[in-house]
Amino acid sequence: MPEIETLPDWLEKEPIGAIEKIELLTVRLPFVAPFGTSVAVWNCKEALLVRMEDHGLTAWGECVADPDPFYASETTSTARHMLKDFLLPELKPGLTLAALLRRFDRVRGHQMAKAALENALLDLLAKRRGLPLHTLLGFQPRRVMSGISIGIQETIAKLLEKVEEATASGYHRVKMKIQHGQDVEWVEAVRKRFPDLPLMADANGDYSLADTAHLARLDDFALTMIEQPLSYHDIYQHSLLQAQLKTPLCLDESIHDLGDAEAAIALKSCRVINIKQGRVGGVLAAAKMARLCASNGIPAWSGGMDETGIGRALNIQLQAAPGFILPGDTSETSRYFHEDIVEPGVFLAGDGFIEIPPGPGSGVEVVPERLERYLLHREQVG
Ligand code: OSB
Ligand code: MG
Repeated sequence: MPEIETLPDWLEKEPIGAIEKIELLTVRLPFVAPFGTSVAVWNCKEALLVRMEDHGLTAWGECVADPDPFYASETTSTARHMLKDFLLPELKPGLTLAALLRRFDRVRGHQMAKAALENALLDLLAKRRGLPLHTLLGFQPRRVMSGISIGIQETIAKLLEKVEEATASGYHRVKMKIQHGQDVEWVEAVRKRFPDLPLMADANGDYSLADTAHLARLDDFALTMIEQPLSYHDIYQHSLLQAQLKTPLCLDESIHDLGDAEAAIALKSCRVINIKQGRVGGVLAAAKMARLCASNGIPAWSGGMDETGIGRALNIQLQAAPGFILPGDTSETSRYFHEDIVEPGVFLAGDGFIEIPPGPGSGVEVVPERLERYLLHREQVG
């Protein structure tokens, strides 16, 4: 495997230092519309947040886990447990961020909990220097290409309406969720109406190898990729399926770390990888994975977990890293929430790009009265 370029050296040199106060908060924000997938329908985003206060600065991290284990095994409760009992106790002022993350390796799995703490620390370190996070990490600023993920709809007509709205807003590609019984005909209908649209389908693991012939029918519709058709923990069977399909496969749920990405690339299980920083243990791991993908000719993109503005801002900063070549699942705030807890929100320019916010850290600020409105729980943990 080619060598992966290293991240900035301050990671190995500068101690994190003392942090005056650390809190865990839970918020619940209603969605503008239910988000349906083959594994669950979500009506709101419930998220665990990490808040740090230090010398007048406030930094935030968001855990991408849901309250339920339907997308991934981690939940907001397991993440709270891991943070309180195993991860936060490792945070010592003398440690560098790189050393802290190595200590996290002793805790098996729980990538989403690890990422939430790393996110908050990166936001704090960047704010201490007054730099946007992408600058702190040495990524060149750029405008981020946006895509949209459309949940399972009740009817094909409703789906076509949603796709129409997305193309009118300027999204660079449309992802539609599919599941048994709502797949080939639904994709066909969208493709007929939008012959040139960059279109992909995400199954969230709804199929098995017994469905190979059925999935091969999707080859007729020039999809840019099919995301996670098989089980959430499979890499091998995807290699067998990919060998039978013309359409590139993309892995999401199955990829938790660099080793998984290496295995998927070596086995030819996919030709594209969806990198969610929360799922792979944080922004630094995600940036490394994007480089690994680039050096193997695998286009990568940044996925989303319907995050609040805190997590979405992180995903935007991340997409300045080399290797994020395809449009991600980062959509406008108004697609998810009537009101988000941060400012500025995410907007598409007319040409479907998102500007990286210029402020320090993640580039967004939490609005206190909005936080109060959606707050379920708050506790000090450090
Ligand atoms: O599979 O990519 C997925 C949202 C929640 C859980 C899983 C997925 C998604 C999305 C939406 O597709 C991505 C987004 O708009 O943030
Ligand atoms: Mg997915």
